[in-house]
Amino acid sequence: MIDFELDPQQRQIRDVARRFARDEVMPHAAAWDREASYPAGTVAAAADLGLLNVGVPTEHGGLGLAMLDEALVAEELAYACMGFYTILMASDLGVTPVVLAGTSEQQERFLRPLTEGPRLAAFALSEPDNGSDAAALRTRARIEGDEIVLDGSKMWISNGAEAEWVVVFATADPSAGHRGVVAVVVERGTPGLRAQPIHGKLGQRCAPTAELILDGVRVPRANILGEVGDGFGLAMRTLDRTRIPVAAGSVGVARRALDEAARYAQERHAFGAPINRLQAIQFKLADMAINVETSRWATWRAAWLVDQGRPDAAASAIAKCYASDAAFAAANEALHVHGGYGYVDEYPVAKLLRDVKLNQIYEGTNEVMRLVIARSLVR
Ligand code: COS
Repeated sequence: MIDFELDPQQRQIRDVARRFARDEVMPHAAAWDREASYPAGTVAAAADLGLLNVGVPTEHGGLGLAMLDEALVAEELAYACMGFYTILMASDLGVTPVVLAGTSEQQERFLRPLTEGPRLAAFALSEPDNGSDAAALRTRARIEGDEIVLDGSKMWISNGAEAEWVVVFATADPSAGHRGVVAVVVERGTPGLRAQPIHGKLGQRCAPTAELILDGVRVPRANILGEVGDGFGLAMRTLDRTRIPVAAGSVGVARRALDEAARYAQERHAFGAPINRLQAIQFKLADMAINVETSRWATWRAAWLVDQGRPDAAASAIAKCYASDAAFAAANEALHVHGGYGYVDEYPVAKLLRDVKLNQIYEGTNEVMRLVIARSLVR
């Protein structure tokens, strides 16, 4: 049976997120963007409401939200500010490999503290010279007795400086390609770990991003997730899930773009009537509505597959690629509907465009998404 209705619990989750987004995020988003300031107080308020680290299982103190629930939260928060939602989303990106591959002792040790305050996790796969070809990472991992020693650097790490701990992917054997990769949890304050904040981002400016430098970082072997050699597959399985919140966030941005364009097209007059009387404008609104609707269904289907225990790399990639391209197009059209006013920060549409550009890039570029989809077709 196919059901297109949300159940009462899902509606409640969506409504909580919607209210929080409207009251606590939307009024401040423009200032956070202008000042590139990290909204610590609002992250704490989100944590109080249970909107942070939503993927932590109930047995370790979290809400253990289903992926569809997470998608509902994502759409609402991103409607208000994609950058703010990225802070929360990137923490769940760090949480996911621990949920997928951590022992129950590791889960209790790393996940429980995240539920006891406004604490963030992070995920470190990309490197300064290596992004899409994730198996070619260069950060080295050497096993020495009961410890693992890490050397290298990681790039574009969301929450990198703020996170309590970060899942670092490194190679124990570069000649083994993806079979040499290991995933290790590195806690903040570990000697040799340094975070270098990255400034000057085009959009999502309230979401902190850092380069992580690992210089002889020693962590116990007990911090390895799974076995040495499991890391690459774990990264892929993680991203198969976490690309869905990126897709859902994109739906939120597209919906906001449509609402802003529709509002302005009603207010603005030309040729003796509101511009929404012009077919040229109406067709733009119609295209945005198509984008919102189709992206949401692709996203919810990918989420539903995860919740059925059947995560599907191609379905997630279709959702992430399609929704982020559609949201970029919607934001672009919304800006155009605003004419010159769209090009300045008096209206929120320029920020939508700047913010959502990143959705086409992070958690795998949309070119990598097309690669993943194509491979599922020609396997
Ligand atoms: N789930 C589980 N395992 C997977 C997998 C998936 N979705 N995708 C690949 N694997 C496994 C394969 O089965 C293979 O294992 P075996 O050799 O044991 O069979 C191994 O991983 C290597 O797979 P493949 O040969 O397809 O890997 P490639 O090096 O060709 O890379 C891409 C595949 C390009 C898809 C991968 O590198 C990728 O996703 N890159 C983008 C990384 C990214 O998203 N970065 C953003 C960082 S987070 S902001």
